[in-house]
Amino acid sequence: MKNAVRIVVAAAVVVSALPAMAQFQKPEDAVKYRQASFTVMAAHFGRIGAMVQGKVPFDAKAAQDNAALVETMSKLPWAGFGADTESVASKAKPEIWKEKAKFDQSGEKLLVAATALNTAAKSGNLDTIKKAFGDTAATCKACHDDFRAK
Ligand code: ASC
Repeated sequence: MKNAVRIVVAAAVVVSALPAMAQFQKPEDAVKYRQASFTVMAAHFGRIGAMVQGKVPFDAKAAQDNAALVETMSKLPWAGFGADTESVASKAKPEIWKEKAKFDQSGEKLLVAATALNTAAKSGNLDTIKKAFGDTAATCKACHDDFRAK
């Protein structure tokens, strides 16, 4: 049963990664896609946060599962920031498209941090996870400060 669940999850991850490589039907779909990606990423990041902050007991397996998902999700939103989405109403600031190289770098920093968080989670050490969680949260915040309207 456990293996069956793993196969279904693995298949879901593969399938969910595909739209990132495809064109979107319309700009609004791309905006929904990137917002949904951030929402799912934040949910799994938040579950690690709750452990790091001592709000729920530390569960090494849960930390690993959530960190793996954060790493996967961190790769997805960027495909939804095409030039044709700039005029769609959202919290995305015009600077995203005016300073595209800087924005891309911010996304890359998240990817690096999320990968390190996933590695840290595999250590099973809460202090190691805490540090990597803090580094990841800092990349979220820096990008929000520069590129997301309040
Ligand atoms: C989270 C979350 C974010 C970041 C950010 C870090 O848990 O949902 O957007 O951390 O608040 O400053």
